[in-house]
Amino acid sequence: MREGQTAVTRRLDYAPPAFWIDTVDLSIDLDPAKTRVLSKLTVRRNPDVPAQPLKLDGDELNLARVLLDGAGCSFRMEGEQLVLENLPEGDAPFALEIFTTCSPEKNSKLMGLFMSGGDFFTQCESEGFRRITYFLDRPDVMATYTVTLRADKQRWPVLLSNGNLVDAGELEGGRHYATWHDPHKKPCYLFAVVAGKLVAREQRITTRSGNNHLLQVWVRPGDLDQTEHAMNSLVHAILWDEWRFGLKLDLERFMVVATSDFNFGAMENKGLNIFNSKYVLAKPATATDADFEAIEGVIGHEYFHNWTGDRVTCRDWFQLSLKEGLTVFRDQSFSMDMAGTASARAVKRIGDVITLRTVQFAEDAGPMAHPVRPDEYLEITNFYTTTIYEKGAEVVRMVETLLGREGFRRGLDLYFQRHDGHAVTCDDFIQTMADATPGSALAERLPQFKLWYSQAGTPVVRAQGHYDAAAQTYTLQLSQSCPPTAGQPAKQPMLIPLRLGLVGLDGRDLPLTLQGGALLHGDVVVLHEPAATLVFSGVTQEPVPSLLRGFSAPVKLQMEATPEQLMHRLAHDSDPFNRWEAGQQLALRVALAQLAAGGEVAPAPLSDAHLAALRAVLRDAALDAAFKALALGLPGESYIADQLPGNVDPQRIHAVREAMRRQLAHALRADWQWAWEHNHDTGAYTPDPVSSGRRALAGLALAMLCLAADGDAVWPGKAYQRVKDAGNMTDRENALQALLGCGHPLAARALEGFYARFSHEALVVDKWFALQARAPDVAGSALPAVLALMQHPDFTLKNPNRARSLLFGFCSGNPAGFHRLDGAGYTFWAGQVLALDAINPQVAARLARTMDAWARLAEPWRGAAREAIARVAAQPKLSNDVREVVTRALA
Ligand code: 0A1
Ligand code: ZN
Repeated sequence: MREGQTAVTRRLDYAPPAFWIDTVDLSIDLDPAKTRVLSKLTVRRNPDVPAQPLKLDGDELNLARVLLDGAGCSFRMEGEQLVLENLPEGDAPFALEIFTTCSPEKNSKLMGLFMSGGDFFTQCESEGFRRITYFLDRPDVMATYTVTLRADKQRWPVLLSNGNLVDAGELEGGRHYATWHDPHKKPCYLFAVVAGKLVAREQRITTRSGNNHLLQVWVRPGDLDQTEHAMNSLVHAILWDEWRFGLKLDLERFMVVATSDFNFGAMENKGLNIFNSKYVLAKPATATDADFEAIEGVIGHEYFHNWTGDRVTCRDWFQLSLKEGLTVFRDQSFSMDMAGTASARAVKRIGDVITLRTVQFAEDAGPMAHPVRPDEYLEITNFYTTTIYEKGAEVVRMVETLLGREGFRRGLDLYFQRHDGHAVTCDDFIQTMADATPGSALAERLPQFKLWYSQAGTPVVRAQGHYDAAAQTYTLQLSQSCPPTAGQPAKQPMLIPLRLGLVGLDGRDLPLTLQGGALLHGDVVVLHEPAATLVFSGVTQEPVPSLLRGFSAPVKLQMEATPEQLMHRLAHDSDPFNRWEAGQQLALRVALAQLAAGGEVAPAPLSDAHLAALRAVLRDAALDAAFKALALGLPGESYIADQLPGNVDPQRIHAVREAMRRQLAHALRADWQWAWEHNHDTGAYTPDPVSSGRRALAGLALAMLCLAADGDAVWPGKAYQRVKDAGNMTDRENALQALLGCGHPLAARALEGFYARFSHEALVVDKWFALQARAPDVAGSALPAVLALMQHPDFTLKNPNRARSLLFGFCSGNPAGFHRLDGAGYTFWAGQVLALDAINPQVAARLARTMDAWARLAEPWRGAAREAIARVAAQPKLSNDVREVVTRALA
């Protein structure tokens, strides 16, 4: 057991391994209660490191035997490590045979070898391989693997591992075997095994370079009809990576497998990607547009890891963003290219930025703030964060902005030339990008750019503009700062690419002429000083500045703007991202003013001009429905809370936002009706951006019309009918949400019917739990409803998707229900964190993080939250995962 160990791992303590392992030959006899693993290793000393004992990592293993070059040998245990001292001297390789057993059916942590629905799966990233056999479980030890699997043939007819199938056959006693060989050297975290009653959708493809590959998507027999979209996404990803980056599939066979028990989204094991079924299975009747989109993104993400992660991997886990930031950047670029039109691309970008700003910015301002390349951890799985992933992707995007598309491609080409087959660092990556582009804005200021990897916290850029009509100049004063974070009290100025434009009276961009300097790519200013003054000349009229277009850097922009200027940009900004952002700023200002005002919450805080501006967007024939749905959406409650200096009153924020929502529903009732009429029928379902955008807008319109019903049964009745007869899950779920959102009595019946229809579809039952977890807290009803749902026969803490749908749905998706005045929401949270910790510490630690922002709450919430966190922290038998989160929270 690793519980109770509290050793911090530090980046600067990295030392190369004392031994290399060149080949791994595994024989695995699969059995739920007792799986036997024989591991034959070829090991040699690392000549660059002084001689020392071989210390192999293990976790919850039973050790039976160790042989050195075929003979018994002495060994000892140091905690969970197997230590061998009397090893041959010199550099010559020696053979180790280690025989262990483990118990997959008892493995509720879902790390190492575990069972799901009676089938076997593995999860080895980051440190799961040590739960299968003793090993140097670190990513810089790369070996060639041969794996023989043995199992009962009837129960587990399909036996899969990485690479190529080289042998298979029958064994005595109804068992069978399969031997796989992976020709590519890999770290053990990319090892995988799957054994089960599975079937595959198969497709052969010939790529543009003429290579032929077999693609397989493996699922349970009844799920084959839900694999078409995943397969199409995989084909698109393969073709795209070759087209965009010249990166080819290097395997004859590429497999994707779905499991319904999985801690994360999916895993990029070499040639054998294992997925949470949520990111594979989709058919129109059960999956929403968001699900289809997420599947394309995650299939792409795991596939792209084949180069950025598997071929070039991380030297140590502090370098995690090397593979994750780059791969998220690649999957985001892929999804944008697949979306097609400029408007659909912008919609994708807006969605990504919403995630970044609501989740990552909050992380960067909270107790778990860490740099993109962290300096220390207690439990590495706590660092699979939005900072590593999404902020890491923004850092790569800034590199692309600085280098341009061609320069970026040149950089990546050199990266693979230099580092293919190696385990490297974030420094190696960024150095290569600079080396490939001498004279570029990155190469010129590389040390400063690297601060993005080492400094935590979200930089703030302040901007002030001044128009001089006589001189026809527009002066922009920029300054930057970055708030202190734990262990980093003072920050240095960063290199910030700011894409910008000046919007003229007629809504068109004015020409940009920067005095005494040039703009990168015509519209990017590279801010590197603490403060800078830019003067644009030849400006013939007072412009409305549009800064940080496309969200060109992960910063908070603070700039004074009048409502009229924001409305002008909402109506005209040529940059769709900033057009949307202008609307968000308008709404945010109203919310913040209401929060600052105190007293009763105003029932109608939006001005007529504001409403008219939103109406104009909604009615604009030139805009796509998807964009309209985003532009008419209000900023979320937690995002509003993040804008406050502290003393956050979650109930008041909810009340203010609700008032805005209700006003928007009533004031635009006729417009919502018009939007509904023009968008609610999208015909035969396809998940393309145009029809999914229309469904999103129709869904918003329906929710608004239900909200504005005021006792009239027409719209709730329509929503109820739609829950019953919608042709696809997106429309059905939106209708159910509309009914729940307006608190209509028909919602209960609709929920019942929904469950009766889909009770056999696990992923839909997850939605059913999540929808209820997020339902409005009418008179304190949310928590009792969640407690009742926990008694439902379909609820279990053991399945991560199910636990997430109800517990995360409530603790982070239902602020008004969760932040109760009596603190009962927090007591519930503490109980569930502890209950989950005994089953699955990774999922428990994620739930623990839903209280990250507790210190910014006002009383009485703050005190109650602290007490609940302290109660968790006081438990003696906590996992490292949860311990790290709660101790940081209380620090
Ligand atoms: N590398 C995977 C994420 C992942 C990480 C840890 C896991 O188990 C603890 C599973 C998956 C990815 O980025 O997709
Ligand atoms: Zn990844």
